[in-house]
Amino acid sequence: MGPDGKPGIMLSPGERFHVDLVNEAGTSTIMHWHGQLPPWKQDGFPWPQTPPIPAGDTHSYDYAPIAGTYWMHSHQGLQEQSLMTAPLIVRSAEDMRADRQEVVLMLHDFSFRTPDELLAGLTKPNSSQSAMLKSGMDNNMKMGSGSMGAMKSGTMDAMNMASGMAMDLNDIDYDAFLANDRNLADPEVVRTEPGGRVRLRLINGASATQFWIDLGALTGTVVAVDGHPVRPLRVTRLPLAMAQRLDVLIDLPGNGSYPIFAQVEGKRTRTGIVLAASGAPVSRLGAEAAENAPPVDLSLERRLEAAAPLAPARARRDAPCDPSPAPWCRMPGR
Ligand SMILES: [Cu+2]
Repeated sequence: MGPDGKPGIMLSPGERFHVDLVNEAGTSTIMHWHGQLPPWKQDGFPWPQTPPIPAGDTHSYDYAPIAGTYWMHSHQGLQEQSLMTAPLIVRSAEDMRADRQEVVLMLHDFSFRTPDELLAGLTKPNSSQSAMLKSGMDNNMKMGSGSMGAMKSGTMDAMNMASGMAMDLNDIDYDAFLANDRNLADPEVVRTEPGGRVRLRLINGASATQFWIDLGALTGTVVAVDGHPVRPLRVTRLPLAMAQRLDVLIDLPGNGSYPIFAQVEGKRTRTGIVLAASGAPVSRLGAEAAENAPPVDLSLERRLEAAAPLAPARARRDAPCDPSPAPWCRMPGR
């Protein structure tokens, strides 16, 4: 929890990531600063790169962070599915000058079953899938198809027909989808400042769910993706893949209340928060959209352009570094 009572870490422009992590989880953990580039011993990638932090121990970090919308999550076992995640926001000097109200929206998928049960459900073939697989194979036999490729596609067709779905989305049947740890039965209502100028920092912290962000009556401008500035794009609906972050500038058009929905791909289920001018009444929001959301696609990615040119991959590959944690780079002189 930060000093404002909100989860996560918020750093000021130029501030170092100088953190003592006290492991009070009661079990060992590893924390990863997703998207940041600290010295590799502080990166929180699992053993053998970095050993886990035993219960009760403190681990210290000190590095110069990259400005933008980032997040932290456990990289130990299945702790991430147990919501061991939080926002990591590094403000830039430009953020301060822009003087926009910052609203962080972190998404999660939640189950009352343990992460181990969820994993077991994914790794054991269930009876209906086995039956479909069998009927697909039988069809291929009858058609006399000898090639493995044809058999595979026949099997897929049979599975798709049997399930009535064109695609395989959402392998886990979650009990709830959370926006800042709440669902639409009792969503977070963010009261906006006069003028309603918001920087919405979207973070998909879900373990196995992709969302469509629906700004409803609002139009936003995407200005950063995964922490890095992009050429501004006007949007009303945005795909948000797992672990992805999007920064969206929104100017509220009036003094009303405006829901920001996150709808699960392939489903009607949604979660969200509400941006509301002070005093504006907030009506109850349905937890289901009128129609299933399409699969998350590359419609946004295709339009993205970095605000500053990216360093060529080759220059990065040739940069001297320690190849033990980063096999893509070269030792000097080699
Ligand atoms: Cu990560």
